[in-house]
Amino acid sequence: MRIKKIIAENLSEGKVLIKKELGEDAIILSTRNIKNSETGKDTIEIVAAIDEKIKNIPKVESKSRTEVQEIEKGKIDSLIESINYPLLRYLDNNLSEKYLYLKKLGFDETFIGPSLQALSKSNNLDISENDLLNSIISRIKIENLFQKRISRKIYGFVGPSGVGKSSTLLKFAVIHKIMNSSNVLVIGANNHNFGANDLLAAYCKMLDLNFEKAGSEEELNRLIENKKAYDLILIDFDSKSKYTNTNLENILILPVNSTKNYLLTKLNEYSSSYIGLTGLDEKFEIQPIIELLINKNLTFCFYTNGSNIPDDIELADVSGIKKMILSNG
Ligand SMILES: Nc1nc2c(ncn2[C@@H]2O[C@H](COP(=O)(O)OP(=O)(O)OP(=O)(O)O)[C@@H](O)[C@H]2O)c(=O)[nH]1
Ligand SMILES: [Mg+2]
Repeated sequence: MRIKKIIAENLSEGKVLIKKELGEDAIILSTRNIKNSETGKDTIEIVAAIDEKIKNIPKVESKSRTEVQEIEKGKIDSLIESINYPLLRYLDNNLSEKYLYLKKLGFDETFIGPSLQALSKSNNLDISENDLLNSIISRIKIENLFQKRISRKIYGFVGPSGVGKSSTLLKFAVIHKIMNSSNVLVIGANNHNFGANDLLAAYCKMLDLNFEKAGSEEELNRLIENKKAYDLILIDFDSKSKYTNTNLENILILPVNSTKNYLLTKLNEYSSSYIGLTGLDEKFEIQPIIELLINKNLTFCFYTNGSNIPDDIELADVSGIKKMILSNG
């Protein structure tokens, strides 16, 4: 700290002298009125000080309100961008375009990241957006379960409650009966919901389908064992059923309008060979299930888009899936 004492005619002249000697940041410690011993005039004695450390701190440029607002807006914009497009800053121009395209279509970073990595590794960076989407769809396993099989087939319809298991089973049964002249048996094994088997029996009667009821796992075993004359047996389970049989292949019915977490939980809960989706006549996003079908190597078979039996069921196919993905873009 430097301290300076000066004598001036008045306070304002003294302040000017202090600033000249010590600089703008000087602070006045004391002032005292004294008489000049030679001239007898009234003068003022000022003691001031400056902290050298403060003096050496570089001055901060003051910014106008608009400048500050612009800086803040820039920061917020880049923060929003890094939240919405977290991978963008790590990608070169070519990959950024593809990233933004897949993002626009509704895919998640956890899916886009590895897809772009694979693209980069395969040195296929010139691929068009359309081909990129086709290559993603080609990774989905699709199987046509409407085709007639040579051997007897037994399918169980499993899944959460109220997702459309029974109605999908009925659509599936009628399609096989009409298209393939299959000899179909429907087995009601929903022993959790009161009256569910009776309701299914009534539907089967209306649709001219053969029906049997299995009130227990033993009864179901017996029916599977004995009903060899049927070339297609379809079993309607309840959401709690965990029945297994080596002759049985399960079709897991899931509502398309679901979050990724819900779909993941249900995939872990039910063992199944195939996936069927319901509710495609309502608002939905197909991307979460597409990502899971690919990542979990599941087999997608059909989807339903309404309650009409048997009309509102479609086979899963590449062009249908593409249309669904693009309708979100
Ligand atoms: N809009 C629409 N409704 C559907 C579709 N699939 C099924 N439903 C309706 O969803 C409701 C439930 O269907 P169910 O077949 O009884 O469902 P579930 O899974 O067997 O139900 P629980 O046996 O009670 O577990 C019914 O009213 C069906 O008509 C679909 O694709 N779109
Ligand atoms: Mg049911």
